[in-house]
Amino acid sequence: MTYRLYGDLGSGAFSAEAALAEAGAPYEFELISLERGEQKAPRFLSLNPSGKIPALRLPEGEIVTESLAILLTLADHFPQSGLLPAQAAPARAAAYRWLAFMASEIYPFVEIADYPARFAQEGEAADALREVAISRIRERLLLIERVLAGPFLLPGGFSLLDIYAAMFSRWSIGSEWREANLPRLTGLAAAVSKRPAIAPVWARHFDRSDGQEK
Ligand SMILES: N[C@@H](CCC(=O)N[C@@H](CS)C(=O)NCC(=O)O)C(=O)O
Repeated sequence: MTYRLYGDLGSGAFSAEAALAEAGAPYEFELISLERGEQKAPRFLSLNPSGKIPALRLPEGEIVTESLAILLTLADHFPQSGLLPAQAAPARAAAYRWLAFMASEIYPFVEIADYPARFAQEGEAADALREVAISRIRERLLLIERVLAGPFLLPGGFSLLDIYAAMFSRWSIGSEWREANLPRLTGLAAAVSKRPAIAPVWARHFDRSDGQEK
């Protein structure tokens, strides 16, 4: 009864893999290389017609796509793992709020920052659009920075939110800007990266020998 995660290193697959690891779930990781464009190859499109990673095959065979849907599914499958506060608790609503915020208000701008020529003419227009997308991502991460009062986003402690926020803090915005402007989120990411179950996952995805950030 094994989960199969399709993704690339340093990508949105980090969030799914960190949740699997934190839950102690048995899983296999299948590399879908963004550099080689494998997310648009027919084999992967048959799993996710939108041509994006991550995708998760459940032990029962169902394919789940969309990082937020994957995270919520794993929290459902492993209710004792502490990935989310108890069902119907006020903290659960807060968790949904910020998970939805990141999925809908931040993640779409990552596509614009990564592939601006999908949205504007290649060259100056695409470059300018990319800069705007990066500004919007920064502005929205600052909102999270401002509500972050403790080591983790929820007062009750670690949850899926921290995995998701740590991931977004690593993308697009530049490490210098992050360190200067997001000290609390930088601390949260460090705490996530040191969790015993997540540490090896974090190292594979983000401690890259070429020092490159997405
Ligand atoms: N809404 C999707 C977005 C996924 C997404 O944009 N993934 C990126 C990698 S982080 C991707 O596959 N990019 C390749 C592409 O857009 O061609 C989700 O939450 O899973």
